[in-house]
Amino acid sequence: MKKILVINGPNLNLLGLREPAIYGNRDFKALEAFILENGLDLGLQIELFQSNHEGAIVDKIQQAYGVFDGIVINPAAYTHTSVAILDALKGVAIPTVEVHLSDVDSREEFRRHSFVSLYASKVIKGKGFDGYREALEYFSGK
Ligand code: CA2
Repeated sequence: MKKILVINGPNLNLLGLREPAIYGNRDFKALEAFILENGLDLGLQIELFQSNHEGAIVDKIQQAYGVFDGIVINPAAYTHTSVAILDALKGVAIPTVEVHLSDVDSREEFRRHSFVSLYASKVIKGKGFDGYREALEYFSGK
């Protein structure tokens, strides 16, 4: 069974509290339940990790080396700023899919650039929770 690490970055734990027009009205607990349900359905073993701290995300990616077959990451605001997360992903060389709930290309200009996209095998934007399902399907081959 493939082991997939799903990483959610800063402020995604606030999901459902504000900005429903952009991120929907379901909360972070519902997102985590959605990911686990879909992982089970696709025959994947899932570990969830959320952090508001760049270094903690870097540490988690480093610890994934030799343990996980794939990473699904929504780096949130670090998408647009973090060379450290990009370097960690390159360092461990684990196949990675980048997910964004919103369509980052149709928002502010600064959201159009992603450091993580320079490494990710696939980038999914603007599909809400379903984007995480699509990312998991990439690893399940379904
Ligand atoms: O669309 C996405 O998934 C993002 O990665 C979400 C990030 C944003 O910085 C990226 O540009 C795009 C923000 C996540 C914070 O979400 C909140 C939700 C409700 C209330 C406050 C923050």
